[in-house]
Amino acid sequence: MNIKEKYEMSKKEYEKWGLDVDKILEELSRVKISIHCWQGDDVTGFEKTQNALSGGIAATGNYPGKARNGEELRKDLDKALSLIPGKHKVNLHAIYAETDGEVVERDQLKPEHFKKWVDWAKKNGLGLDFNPTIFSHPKAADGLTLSSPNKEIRDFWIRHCMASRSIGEYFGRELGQTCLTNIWIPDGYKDVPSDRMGPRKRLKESLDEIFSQKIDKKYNLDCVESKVFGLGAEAYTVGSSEFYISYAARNNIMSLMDTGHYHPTEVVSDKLSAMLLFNDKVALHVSRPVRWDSDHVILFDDEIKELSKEIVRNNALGRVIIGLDFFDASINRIAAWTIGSRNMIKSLLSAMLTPNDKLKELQDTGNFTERLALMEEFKTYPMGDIWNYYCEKNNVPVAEKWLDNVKDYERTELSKRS
Ligand code: RNT
Ligand code: ZN
Repeated sequence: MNIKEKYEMSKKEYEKWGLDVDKILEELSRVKISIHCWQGDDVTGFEKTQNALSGGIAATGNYPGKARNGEELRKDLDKALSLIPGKHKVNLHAIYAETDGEVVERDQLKPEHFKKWVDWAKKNGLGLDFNPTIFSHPKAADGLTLSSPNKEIRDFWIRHCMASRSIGEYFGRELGQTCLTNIWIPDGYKDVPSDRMGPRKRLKESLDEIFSQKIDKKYNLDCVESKVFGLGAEAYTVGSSEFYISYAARNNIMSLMDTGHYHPTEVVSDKLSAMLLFNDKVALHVSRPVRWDSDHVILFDDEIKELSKEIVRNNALGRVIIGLDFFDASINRIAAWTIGSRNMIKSLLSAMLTPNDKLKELQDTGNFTERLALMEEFKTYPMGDIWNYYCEKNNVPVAEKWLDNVKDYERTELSKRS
């Protein structure tokens, strides 16, 4: 049997449950994932001063062949995108500006420094998202940025965030797809603070100033990303969950939840429904924490499946903005992008191939036996045949065949980089 025949056979299993599989694949192909550029170079960026990665995050490993400039990074992204079904967005950080060898301070960045990215995105029909880079910089060296007691430091980062929002607006206008600009800061303390309110108050004031700059929401939407702790900020994080959820709600901007930014037994899949009841839109960084916010490549594991179920069964594909955030420097970086992105899409498909209405009804009628029984049986339904057909239909390699492309690329391109 070929892929199509297997699809036709397996789709009947789902149709028995009233699921229209052809329609589901159409719907899936409209979902855009925001694929983070920083997996391609371990969050290094192109700044001439080459500041080491800081902010309590870390990319470990030294797999050869990482991208060293815009041309290489875009080439690598082209390769990865050719292995991921669907049309997506690419998520940039300010450190990926291209300044023609000139040193441009982050508070002086302009849309023109991202022209090459925009031209590339246009050519490939991609959207772009953006992030100010508020780490890996001398002005973030003491671990405090927008909440710093030093006004000069705060002002520098405020200007950087404003510049970033203008760049986001430029992306949105040029590409006809709204850009999401996400603010994440590393601010916190290694040890027990003697003042928790002060830094949070300063962060609030800095954000107020940043968002006083009016930007057209048609082109750029803003979000703020919370965190529980980072390396070197173990005792206290200024931008905590409560802080940002409250700030975002009050100021009509979006909250971003990173799946690695909570205590180990907390899961974002359980948070989403609550957020969706009170917010028009919610943003995600899908990542995989292993013992800490380690940003491992995401797997097709239980939590990602649960997360996708919560998006799909609440009809929230249009309201949850899905971004990826992992960076593993110990494996081939194109493979890392491909595995993680395919898993994200695969988990959405798995959620769509679930009789969610039936399962809800079983819960409401107190039939927990049948709810459990069906949820377990569905785990071994023939989703692989549907997924393979989806890949074939979208002109990307089926099953593990993408690995050959990555190996070829490693031979012809990555191995030539010193
Ligand atoms: C850090 C945050 C943040 C970064 C990226 C590079 O813990 O998750 O989103 O990973 O901006
Ligand atoms: Zn994140």
